[in-house]
Amino acid sequence: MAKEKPTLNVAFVGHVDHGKSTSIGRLMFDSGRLPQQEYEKLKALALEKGKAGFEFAYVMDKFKEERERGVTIDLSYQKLLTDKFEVTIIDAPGHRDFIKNMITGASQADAAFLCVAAKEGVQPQTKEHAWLLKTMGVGQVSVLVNKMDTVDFKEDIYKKVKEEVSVILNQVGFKTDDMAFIPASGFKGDNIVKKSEKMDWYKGPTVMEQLDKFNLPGKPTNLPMRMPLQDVYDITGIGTVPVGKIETGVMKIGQKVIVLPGRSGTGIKGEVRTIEMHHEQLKEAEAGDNCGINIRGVGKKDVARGDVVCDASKPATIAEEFVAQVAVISHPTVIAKGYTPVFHVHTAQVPCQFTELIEVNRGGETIKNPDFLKNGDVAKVRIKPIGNLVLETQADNPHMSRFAIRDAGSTVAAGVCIELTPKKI
Ligand SMILES: Nc1nc2c(ncn2[C@@H]2O[C@H](COP(=O)(O)OP(=O)(O)OP(=O)(O)O)[C@@H](O)[C@H]2O)c(=O)[nH]1
Ligand SMILES: [Mg+2]
Repeated sequence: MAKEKPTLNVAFVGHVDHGKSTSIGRLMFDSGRLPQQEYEKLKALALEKGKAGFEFAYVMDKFKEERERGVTIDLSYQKLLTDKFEVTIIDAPGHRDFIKNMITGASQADAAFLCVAAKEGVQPQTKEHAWLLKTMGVGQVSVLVNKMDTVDFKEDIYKKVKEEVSVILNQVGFKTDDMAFIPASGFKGDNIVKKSEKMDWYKGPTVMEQLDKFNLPGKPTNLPMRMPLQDVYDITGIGTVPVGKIETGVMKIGQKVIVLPGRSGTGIKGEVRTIEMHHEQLKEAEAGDNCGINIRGVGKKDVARGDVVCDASKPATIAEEFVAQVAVISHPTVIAKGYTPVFHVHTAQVPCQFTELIEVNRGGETIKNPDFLKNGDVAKVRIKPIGNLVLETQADNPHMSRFAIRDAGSTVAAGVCIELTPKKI
């Protein structure tokens, strides 16, 4: 049996109508995943619904409302085999009313294509989605300069759009020097799977080729060891066994650790005595491993779910306060200063207060010190934990910087810590 290829999750994001679904439909068709007969059926259906030209988008947009309105509402997925990967393509909606679905899509992605129509260039959701990709930790991005047929495949227009999008991506924190900007026409099929004959000035990869240029997300073993605890057991013959998934770094027997914040709030020091995974004793375990451990010096009453086992020589921080980028997904009204919902960070749940609304990006415009935040806003805010919260900045350790904000049983917002004032312990 052929060896299975590793899975890579790739999202298509960008402003409404810029051609995400169409480009994916074309990708499926030109790579042979969508049979001619199916395509003919979709074309007839699109015509019948008065939506001629949406036949490729219909590959992804399957709901009645999506097909009648010609917009993507919910996420949809397609599998595609490339030379290196089994790719799961995630089609995200561009319309701002469905931003919640886009955020979910981004949270599942290892890489993304930011789709920008050549004629329109950067639009509000181009900016917002760039922010969200960064916030949700999607490290690898490529830009699809789509609808090149509407600008006669002109290189100068491509260059202008490339420049414009680069500015946005740089602002958000992406490096664009080595980024692929692919001039394409999803509708006509240029540079999706087949190299375009109308843009011989372009020497870079097609969308299909770019898929194989993305990297599988590596295990973050080079970062300091962090193991957020899911639970703590008392096992006869062994003693206290905290369990959890190692998020970053490598844990070794004999390693000096500190469990933060611990019930004392100031950390409990110890030394790793045993590491067990799938009933097997190990000498070391690394990022991605789920294990149970025993720590000399740490008893059942000392630690609990939400605490983090850290390398004692490079401990994490407990936040006195922090600045975060948050995307407001779904709040019944608006968020104002003083709002104190529960933050879910790794395995911890800690109430935190919004103490300052620093700025908001609304419809592509930046507003300083807004009075409130509403759904669809991407904002920079200052937060004060009510209690001890182990948190790190995105720059120090992205895996320990992300959080979801929940209130009354639903996810209100998602975000990432970008600056932090540590608590003195
Ligand atoms: N001329 C031309 N039209 C295109 C191209 N790509 C998409 N379109 C058209 O643009 C319209 C919107 O395409 P979609 O694929 O639905 O756009 P989308 O980005 O998925 O839109 P949402 O999911 O609603 O955000 C349709 O009429 C497509 O036929 C292209 O490369 N050239
Ligand atoms: Mg779509």
